[in-house]
Amino acid sequence: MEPTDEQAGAWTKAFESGKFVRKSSEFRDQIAHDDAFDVESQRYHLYISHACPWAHRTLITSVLLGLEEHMTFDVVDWRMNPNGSWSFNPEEEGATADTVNGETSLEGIYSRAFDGWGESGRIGTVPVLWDRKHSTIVNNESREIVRMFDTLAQSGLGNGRTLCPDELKTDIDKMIDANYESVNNGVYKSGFARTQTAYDEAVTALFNRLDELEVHLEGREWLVGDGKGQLTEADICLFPTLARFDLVYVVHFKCNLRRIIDYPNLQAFVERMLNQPGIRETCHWHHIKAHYFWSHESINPFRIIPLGPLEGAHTK
Ligand SMILES: N[C@@H](CCC(=O)N[C@@H](CS)C(=O)NCC(=O)O)C(=O)O
Repeated sequence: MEPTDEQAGAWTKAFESGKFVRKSSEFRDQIAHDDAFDVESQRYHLYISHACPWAHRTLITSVLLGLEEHMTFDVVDWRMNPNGSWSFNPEEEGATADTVNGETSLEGIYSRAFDGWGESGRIGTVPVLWDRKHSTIVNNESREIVRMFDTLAQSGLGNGRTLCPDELKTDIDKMIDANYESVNNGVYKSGFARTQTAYDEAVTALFNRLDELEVHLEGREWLVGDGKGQLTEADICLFPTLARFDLVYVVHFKCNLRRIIDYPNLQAFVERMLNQPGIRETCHWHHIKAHYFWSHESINPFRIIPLGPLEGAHTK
């Protein structure tokens, strides 16, 4: 039976010929000097989910750039509501209350920033970058938040490190683009496909790209740069998807041609990322595993969370 739009959380997802189509993000402002959103310590707040790969990018970036002491963070519950919305549940280990606005759901945050949000039929996504001064959302697109954090780290707020050096910017953007539809979004396109053709196409494109990345990483440590390369935004954007792959996507989204552990270079890449100071602490494996299997009733109606795998997936 075709899942109803409600079961599929279709307020933020659209389907065309059985293909999952991700809607674009609504808030696209930037933090910048001399702008509505000036560079200021303790002004900005990040709402994230530890389950969400897009939000994970922003948390990793803030850690690597030393922005944690200049910003605050709240974490939603790993349980997604049936309509795809998120709640705060401070009772849950690793989750928090909404410490800035006192809301019980992320919808409350979006409603504060957008008149008529509730009537718009949309559901708010994580990550959300919130401005305490103007009580509004600055941006809710992970890739832009990651880039914006780099600018902040150059503006005296962070540790001065860059994850997007000027000379590598074009290559970084190319790499992020090349991985987005096939890999980052590709796992969702596989998992939420509503026709065999849509599924076949998504899985084929996903594994073609993983095969390419495996070859690309031969003799390299990082995706972009000369020699062994250097850690950049391109690595940060790929890692959250690979880190969830063997634990969740292989089974839940039927991405099972191969596992990451079957790709020596991709597996080594995941381990290299996990060994960067501060990164392992950003990986909340229980939130990740429980969220997917419990939340997507349309593809796992009894919410059974698999016991395995015994090997391969990173859970420590
Ligand atoms: N383009 C967004 C996508 C964010 C996104 O889809 N987040 C998911 C969690 S993994 C979400 O909040 N989904 C809510 C829903 O689909 O109902 C970004 O990269 O920031």
